Amino acid sequence: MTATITAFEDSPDQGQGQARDMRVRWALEEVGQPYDVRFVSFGDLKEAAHLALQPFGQIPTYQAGDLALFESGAIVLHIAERRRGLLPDDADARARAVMWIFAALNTVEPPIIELEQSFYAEGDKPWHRERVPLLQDHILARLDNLSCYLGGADWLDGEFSVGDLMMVMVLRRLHGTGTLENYQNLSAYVARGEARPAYKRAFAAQSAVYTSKAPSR
Ligand code: GTB
Repeated sequence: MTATITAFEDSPDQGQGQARDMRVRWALEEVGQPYDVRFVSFGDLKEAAHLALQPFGQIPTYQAGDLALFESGAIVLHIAERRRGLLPDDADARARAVMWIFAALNTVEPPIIELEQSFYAEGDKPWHRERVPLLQDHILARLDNLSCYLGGADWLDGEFSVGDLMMVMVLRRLHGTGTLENYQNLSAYVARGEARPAYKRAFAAQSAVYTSKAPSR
């Protein structure tokens, strides 16, 4: 059966790959799983029908048959487990791929989100300007470590995996901040992810919503 995911009907970035349905779309494209998209407004997110699917009133969600999931990490992992293409066969390598999903979501993404949100939540506070460099340092500390670990490798653990998919998506959040440009290997790593045919199909589908206002598939 065809899976249905949710996405913003009007994303703030107008389909430039920042909303988290992009992670799910990319995973689905990597494994060749067809999907439909149900578009929701910000109002819809807080309605009882959506809260029953996603208790925090957010996108993305994933529904296939009787299964309903939320949290982009859980959805992407589920997709990777069901079809070949995103997880290695070797059990230890699979465990490491899953570890990199958690590293992306639990270790690298939080300081990036904290800085982003500080502008909305605290931007008018007199102390915000002093706090920004501190928050930027937290991001740089993570990127320094990640850059050292990646070194000259193409991917984090041999072949491209779901761990790379999630890490690339998290690092993409830094586009436009000038931060990633300080790390030649991380910039190249993100570009390598974005060059994958499955990424390009997912990105085109997300941005097509805004260029043609047509359903994504
Ligand atoms: N932990 C959850 C997951 O990974 O699934 C977080 C989901 C989440 O943050 N969803 C956001 C949402 O629904 C959309 S992706 N927010 C509405 C709300 O909380 O009320 C975050 C996002 C959206 C758009 C941009 N952009 O346009 O630049 C960037 C990030």
